[in-house]
Amino acid sequence: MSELTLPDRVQVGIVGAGPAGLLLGLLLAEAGISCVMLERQSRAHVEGRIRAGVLEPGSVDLLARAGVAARLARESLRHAGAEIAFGERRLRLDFEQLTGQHVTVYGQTELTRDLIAAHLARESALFFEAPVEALHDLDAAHPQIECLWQGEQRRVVCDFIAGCDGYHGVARASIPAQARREFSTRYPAGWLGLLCDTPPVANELIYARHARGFALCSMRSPTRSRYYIEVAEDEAVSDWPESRFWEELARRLPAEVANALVTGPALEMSIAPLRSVVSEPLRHGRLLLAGDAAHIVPPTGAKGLNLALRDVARLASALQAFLRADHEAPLRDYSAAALAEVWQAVRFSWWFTHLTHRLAGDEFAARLQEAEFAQLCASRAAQQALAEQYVGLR
Ligand code: RFL
Ligand code: PHB
Repeated sequence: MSELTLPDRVQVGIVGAGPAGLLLGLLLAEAGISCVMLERQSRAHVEGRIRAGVLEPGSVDLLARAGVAARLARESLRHAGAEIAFGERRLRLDFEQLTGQHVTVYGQTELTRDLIAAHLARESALFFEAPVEALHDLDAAHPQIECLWQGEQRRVVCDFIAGCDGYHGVARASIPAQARREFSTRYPAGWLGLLCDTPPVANELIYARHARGFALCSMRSPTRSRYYIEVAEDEAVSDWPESRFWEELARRLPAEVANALVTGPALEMSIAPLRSVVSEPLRHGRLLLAGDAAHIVPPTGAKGLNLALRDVARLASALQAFLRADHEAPLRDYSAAALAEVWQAVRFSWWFTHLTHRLAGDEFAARLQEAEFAQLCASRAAQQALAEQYVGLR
């Protein structure tokens, strides 16, 4: 591979090479738009992060259109339904019957690897260990990205900057306080996840509500499982030796499921906080935000990654319309159109979290959960509404 030279001038400078930045770079390159992707972390770090696992049909279609779905087509798992368990009571949601759609289980780690491989194959301007330190002149025709590359302070002049740098990035923080509003809520809980090479306990995902807290049985492949349990906000991974994790998981699952659990050494354990945050608008001058840089949802609805990909599809076509055809309307509408979808997912993730989590342990809330679950069990219309949102239909 030839040594990469950091460009001084591009049409679109992309901050961050998570799924959002990587896919945006690919779609823009495909449209003949010059870009650079600047990522703070190393390639190994980005490829090693264990995060989401469920893709909506629209996300899979988008990845196929971007030419990065060959391995996904071979290795992913097709899930026609999922289960919700309340103690020993179990409800299977048949997505195919309820919506005509299914979801796809394919780890974000694998997707990220595929996206990076596609960039390496086309020798894209993708720079790892190139932290962006500041953004300049966002209101001018040629905003600039200031970054560190091989120990040197560098600047890249752009027509547009895409902030795809996640929740802790610099892009959102570069928008002056008076030019943006942040809407957020916290949930007094976190998700402790454990990845291990044992067969999944069931063929489909099980979202389990229990008086001791939420649990989720998920997977990455027929031989790799991913389990989560709700833990208190202030708990750390070190509070949870593996044996304690397995014991607690088993207690929260229906007995038949718990008895079928195959435990094994953890490949990874981590805690993700639960929160909902939306920063509005998604555009400031020539800076455009996409993905976690602009919004965070709790993982319960499996929406975070799917929303990031949706933003990127919309942003790529808006930038293409402007830069290739001088057509400004899609770019002008980007923020409002993306936010309408974002708020649907924020609402669904918030609702699904409240249906299934213990949170503060409020008894009134627990009774409401029971009532809601009874309604779901009794009403096909209620199941359909849940299924439509889960598979990402609007
Ligand atoms: P990402 O994946 O956070 O990528 C942002 C990238 O920007 C880089 N970066 C910078 N680069 C250069 N200069 C700087 N100054 C930079 N600052 C940051 C970061 O290193 C990173 O590589 O955001 P993106 O691309 O928008 O993708 C969004 C998804 O990753 C995210 O929505 C989901 O993974 C959320 N999420 C989950 N979603 C689910 O649907 N199911 C899950 O189980 C699930 N688990 C998770 C998660 C997110 C987590 N975070 C953010 C810590 C678990 C965790 C722990
Ligand atoms: C996962 O497998 O990591 C996963 C699955 C479903 C969710 C969240 C996370 O809702």
